[in-house]
Amino acid sequence: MMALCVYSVWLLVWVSVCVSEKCEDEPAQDCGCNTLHRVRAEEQGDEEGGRDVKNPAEKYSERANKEVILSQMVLLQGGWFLMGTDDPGIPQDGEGPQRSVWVDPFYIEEHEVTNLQFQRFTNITHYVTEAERFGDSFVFEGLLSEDVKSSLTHAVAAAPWWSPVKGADWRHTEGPGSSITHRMDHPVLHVSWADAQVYCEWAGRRLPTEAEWEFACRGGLQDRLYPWGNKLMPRGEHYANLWQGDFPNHNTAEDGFSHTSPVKKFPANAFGLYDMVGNVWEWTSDWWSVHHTREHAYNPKGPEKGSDRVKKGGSYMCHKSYCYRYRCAARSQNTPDSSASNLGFRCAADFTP
Ligand SMILES: [Ca+2]
Ligand SMILES: [Ca+2]
Repeated sequence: MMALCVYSVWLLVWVSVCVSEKCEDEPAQDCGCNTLHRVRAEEQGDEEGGRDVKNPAEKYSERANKEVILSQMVLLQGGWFLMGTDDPGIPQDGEGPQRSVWVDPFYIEEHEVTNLQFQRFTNITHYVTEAERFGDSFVFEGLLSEDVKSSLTHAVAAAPWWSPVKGADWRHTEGPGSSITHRMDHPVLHVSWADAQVYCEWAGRRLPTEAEWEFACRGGLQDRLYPWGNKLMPRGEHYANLWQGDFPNHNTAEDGFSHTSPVKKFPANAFGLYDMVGNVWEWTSDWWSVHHTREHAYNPKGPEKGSDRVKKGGSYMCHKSYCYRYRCAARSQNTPDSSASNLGFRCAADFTP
C-alpha cells in the first residue's frame, strides 16, 4: 500500500524526447543518449513533487567525514582557449561556433567518481539517489540478464536499446540481481545531476562548468578532436573506452571493455586527466542551450535557466556511426533527474590563491 501511495505521488512516466539527430556518418540514427527524460510529478501539476526539494547538500554536509577518499585534483592554470568547433560532428548539438573563452584557474578531479568513492559517501551520509527514490533507471538492454529482460514492459521508442529498469540504481547497475562488488574502481552510474551536485558539495567541491570541462578535456591542445590529438588511435592503440563493432548489436570490445572500465585504464591527457572522453558521460553544471555566439566569454556558466543539463565526453557506448560524441567539443543533455547506465561525473573546485 505504501509503495502504491508513493508511486501515485510520484507518478513516474518515462518518455522519449528524441529528435531526429544525424550523426556524422550514415546511418543517421542516434545513440539515444539524450532521449532519457523523466517527467516529474510537478510537471504534471503536483507542485511539491512529493519530496523534500530543499538544498540536500546542506542536509548531508554536516556529517561529512573528512577522511573519506576523494579523488586527487589537478590544478589547471586556466586562460584563453578555443571552445567548440567550426567543424561540428553533430551541428544540431550546438558544438559551434568556435569561440575564445577565458577560464580562471581551477581544480578538477583526475578521474570520474568511482563506485568505491560514492559508496563511502552514502555510507557516511545515508544519501539516497534519485534512481533509488524513483525506483528505476535507464539501462542499456545489451547489459541486461534474460530474467530482467523478460520483466521489461517498455523501451524508449526512439532508442529501443534503452529500457527503464525497475530496481536499477548505482548499486544494481543492471537491475535486480546485478552488483558492483567487482567494479568498485569503475565510475559510479545511475547518478542524476542532482545526485552529482550533492556529492560534490558534500566533498567541498562542485561540478565543473561546461567551459572548464572542455578546457580540461583539451589538455592544452588547440582545435583538436580528442584529448590527445586528432587521430583516434595513435600507433594503433586505444586511448579511450568506446564501442567497437556494430552498435547496438555487437560490441567487439577491442579496447578491452564492453562495459565501463576501471578509471585510469587508458592514457591520461597532457593535464594528467583520465577518461575525459569515453567510459562514462560526465555531468557539468551548465543548463543546456544550442545557441552560442563568437563573442569572447569570461568564465561562462551557461544559460541562467533551462530544462536540461549539459553532459560531456561520451561513453563506452559511443560509436562513430551512432554517437560521435567522444570529442572535446561534443555535448549532449539530459534532464537533471535522469540517470542511466552510462552517465557519471567528476567534481571541480575553485582555486583560491
Ligand atoms: Ca569499450
Ligand atoms: Ca568520461
